[in-house]
Amino acid sequence: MRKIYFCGAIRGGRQDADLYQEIITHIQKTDIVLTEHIGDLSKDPFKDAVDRDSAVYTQDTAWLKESDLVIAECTTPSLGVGYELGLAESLNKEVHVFYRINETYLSSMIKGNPHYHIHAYTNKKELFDEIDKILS
Ligand code: 6K6
Repeated sequence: MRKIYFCGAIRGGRQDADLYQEIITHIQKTDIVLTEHIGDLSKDPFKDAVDRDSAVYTQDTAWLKESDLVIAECTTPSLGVGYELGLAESLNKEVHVFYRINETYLSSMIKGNPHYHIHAYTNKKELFDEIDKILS
């Protein structure tokens, strides 16, 4: 089974957390999602625990290194996701970036980077059909 690193905003904003959970559950039908906590609304991401930040960074960068594929939902802008995308490029990982074209202007540093596969979508059917194509 492939190991998928899914990225979505945490401190950047949790308005799409339910959608992240749906994406994770969908991917888990066929593949392993290393970052299955991204859709977990029960955790408080704003706790100011330095130890926890350090553990998150160490774990997530290790998972990113061992992943086979990166999928990011970027409608909600996030510094952490931007960092992960840059790191994924430097590790030469295949990266797929999704965003809702009617709701955000994706950063030029992501949209303009030929390393990334950019997928604009307007509804969930388009989103999940495209994810299925990537995973098929
Ligand atoms: C988990 C769920 C809610 O809060 C947590 C604890 N915090 C984090 N746990 C795991 N990964 C994290 C956490 N905070 C940031 N990340 C990583 O950075 C994830 O892989 C996300 O893709 C990305 C989000 O960055 P911010 O800047 O929006 O927080």
